[in-house]
Amino acid sequence: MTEALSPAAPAASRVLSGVQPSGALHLGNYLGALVKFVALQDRMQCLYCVVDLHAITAWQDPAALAAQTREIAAAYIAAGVDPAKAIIFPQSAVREHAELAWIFNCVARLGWLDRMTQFKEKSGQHKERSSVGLYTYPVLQAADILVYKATHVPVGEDQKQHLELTRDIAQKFNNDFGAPGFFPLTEPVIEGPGARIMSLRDGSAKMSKSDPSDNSRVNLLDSADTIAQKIRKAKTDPEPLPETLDELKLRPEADNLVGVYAALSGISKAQALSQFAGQGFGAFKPALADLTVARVGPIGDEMRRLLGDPAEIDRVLQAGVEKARAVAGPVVAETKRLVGFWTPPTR
Ligand code: AQP
Repeated sequence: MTEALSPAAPAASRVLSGVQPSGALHLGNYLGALVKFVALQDRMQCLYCVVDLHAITAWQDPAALAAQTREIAAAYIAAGVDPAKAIIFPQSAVREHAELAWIFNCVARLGWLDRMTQFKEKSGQHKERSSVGLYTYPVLQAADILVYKATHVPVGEDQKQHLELTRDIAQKFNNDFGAPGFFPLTEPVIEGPGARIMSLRDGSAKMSKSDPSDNSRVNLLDSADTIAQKIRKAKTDPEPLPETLDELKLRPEADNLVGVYAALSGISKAQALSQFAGQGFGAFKPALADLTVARVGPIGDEMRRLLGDPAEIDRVLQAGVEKARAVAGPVVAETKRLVGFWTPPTR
């Protein structure tokens, strides 16, 4: 329960994660992140932020950003995150994230950031025109996590390298400032067939908000008809589904669709294959479309209902800000003391 959440609470059980308000949420975000958010909220203290500071590393329309932030919060709740159990808040409203990120900018090494593959992918051919924020994004992510001394971070596989960097920063800070164990070495929670959902148009590209083709992804706000149509049109090959995972691995689009089926059903890919081996996509795709509509459709409906009452979403976010700051404030104060910053005399 959130009432038990305090800086003194056992760090062995704290979860932090977030999603950027940078576009429409899709099935990859749902299976890679949101499903795990819901599963963890009954077992651990959970903080789920809408990472708007990360979103502005690429241009966001100021007139749309606050609405997009509410939309992500609505997606969390519609997917099953319970604001009475987990803390939901916008990242920029808890200024301790940015404050700790600056200190971590001075701990992280340039060589570490130079190795980050996501920056290379997102900056593409135009590195010199990317924002500095996009480059230091993983340092802010480390601050998001460690400002709560979070020990577990549910994310998709694309975030694995950033979480390794978070551990490196925690370890270097603890060593540099003679504070063993001050920041925990956070564990990623990545496992499962939903950890890397690929584009419906290209089995070698990640399903992504920024893909220019809307047919590459199922959006949580898509209608049932649109979802079914996108699954029907998904790129496949002419062969029936194979018997073994080794054969499936050689067929990226088929592998991806079986992975989606498995993740939505809560079974392994091997179990999904045992249901469909030998059958063609003419049989498999309708089953996948029905399942996707059954799981995603109600989330979209609930999001639309929640977005009809923005004041209620704002109440959830405001309550979340207060609870999150109550944890982050003392952690940043102690961090500043360890660094040697001047602090006001206590009376
Ligand atoms: N395709 C995916 N499969 C599984 N998990 C995914 N995630 C994203 N794409 C997939 C996970 O969703 C969470 C939130 O992601 P994000 O919005 O913060 O950033 P992102 O990873 O950059 O997401 P997108 O959709 O791919 O956005 P763009 O197009 O802007 O890059 C994270 O846990 C992420 O792992």
